[in-house]
Amino acid sequence: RPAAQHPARPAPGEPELDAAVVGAGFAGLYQLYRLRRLGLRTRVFEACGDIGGTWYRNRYPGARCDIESAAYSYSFSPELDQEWEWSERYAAQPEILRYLHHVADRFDLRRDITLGTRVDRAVYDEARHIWRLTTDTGEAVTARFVVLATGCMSAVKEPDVPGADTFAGRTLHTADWPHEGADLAGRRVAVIGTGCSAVQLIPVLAEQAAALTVFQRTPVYALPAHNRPLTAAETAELKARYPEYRAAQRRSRGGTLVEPPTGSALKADEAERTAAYEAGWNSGLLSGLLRTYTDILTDRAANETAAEHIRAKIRAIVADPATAEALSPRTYPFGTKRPCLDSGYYAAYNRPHVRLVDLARTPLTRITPGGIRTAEGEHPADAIVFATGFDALTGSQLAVDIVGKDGVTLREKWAGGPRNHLGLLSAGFPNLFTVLGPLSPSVLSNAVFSIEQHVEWITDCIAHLRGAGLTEIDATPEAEDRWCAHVAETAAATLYPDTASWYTGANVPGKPRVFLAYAGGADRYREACEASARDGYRGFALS
Ligand code: N01
Repeated sequence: RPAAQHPARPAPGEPELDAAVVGAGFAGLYQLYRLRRLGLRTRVFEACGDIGGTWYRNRYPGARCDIESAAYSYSFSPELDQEWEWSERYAAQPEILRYLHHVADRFDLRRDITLGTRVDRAVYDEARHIWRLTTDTGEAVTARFVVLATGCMSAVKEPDVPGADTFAGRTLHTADWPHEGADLAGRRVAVIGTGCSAVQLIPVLAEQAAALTVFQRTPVYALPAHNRPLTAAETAELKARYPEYRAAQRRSRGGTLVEPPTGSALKADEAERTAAYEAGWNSGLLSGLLRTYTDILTDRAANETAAEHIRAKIRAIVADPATAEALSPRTYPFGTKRPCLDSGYYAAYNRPHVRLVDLARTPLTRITPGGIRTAEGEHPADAIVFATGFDALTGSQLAVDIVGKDGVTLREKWAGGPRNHLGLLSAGFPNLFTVLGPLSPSVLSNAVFSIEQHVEWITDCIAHLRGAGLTEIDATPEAEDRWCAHVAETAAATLYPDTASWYTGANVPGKPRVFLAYAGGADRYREACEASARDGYRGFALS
């Protein structure tokens, strides 16, 4: 069906836009598509020079998705499913970006997207039920509804390392990689950080650099990706069963088709457990090993059995026993920091020019003009790559100066951690929806899957308000309190909250320690959202 044409001009007394969407990644593009089909005057503002969000910015060598391509794609259009072909089990960044360009063109989205324009302030007009937005290009615009599609991994964490600005060589951040690429061939390269970005980058850099030194503060648990090209037969088979695949995905716990865990790791005998972990390890799936037994994420002793299985694998891959031990996580349970998928990460340490510096043993003291100094001495470098991550989940929203009812800012309200109802609206900030934000399944689910669920709920909600002649929706403080308590209780039943990670805000100095995602499953979460809507948007005040 062609997109509904929205009226070019607002009626007298109406805001200029029915809806403003902030961000043109997976979330913003789909939100535009849906709101336009409602006939809403909608504009998307995107800070970057082009669409793509995460996949526009994270273009470091080796960047690829670690959720299977078919799962990590839009499900809303059967035609799109049929016409697009993924080349690999795990698509690389350029292919995902091409997909998003295809989507933008196919659905004629670009005409309502303003690029290179960052929304830097949003102020709510309580009398008129509208938001007044201003941008870094000096534009001012009014909108009834605002959707923050700003991504949960888009506010780059500045490297909090003394002397970073004194380095005489080249500095790079994985999330801000130059479009023309960085020629690191023949250079002495230092990488700071060993999260998922570094795990993908390091094997590729090891091919190019003359010397590669990796500075690790905390080791990760990385599982083999077993990435490979998809065959024509696999693609044909997938296309033939897409309708059933999408239906199964919709019923799933997190948007990927993984068998649910069964039984306790502690009750299984060793042979059975080893076989289960071996199958998980060999599956190539991020959650393959995590979802073997029901107690891996709830019981420390159960978790330890899986953790030790992975450590044994590391010892088998990495030739030098001291390096293997330094790469083996021992200070936190498996899965409580996000695991990574490995395409040659551990094996890279077997190359003679790749070296691991264990900062837990020899802390980093400062960056100097010539390299990196640790307690054991100076490590010269021509280039430093910061793979130091993000101010996750709340950073991109708090980067906008948002002023709600009674002049309260979102920064003030969230000083002790994010608060909202169902991860969708924060009380006192009406008509301001969040996609994939804090206190929703977000980073514990397949992002594209959760984006679609949020966008569809938000669109239905706006349609409901307009149909009923209403102009405002706000979360009630009581519902918000209940939801925040439920999210915290759900997390407390797991091993997640005790680990210092970006899930808990611990990676950003001064950030409140709160578990930032809903750990109860995307299926339960969807049901809670749908139940609220069925019940006349229970937990929200409509006027
Ligand atoms: O960032 P991270 P990332 N001195 O925060 C270290 C998604 N993603 O960009 O653990 C020394 O995970 C820090 O050490 P520590 C995915 O959800 C997905 O890698 O805080 N080290 C850590 O090792 C992922 O989880 C894909 O002790 C410092 C690293 O830097 C999320 O994005 C690919 C330091 C940061 O790791 C973030 O991943 C890539 C310092 N001062 C990313 N500061 C997919 O495949 C930080 N570190 C889909």
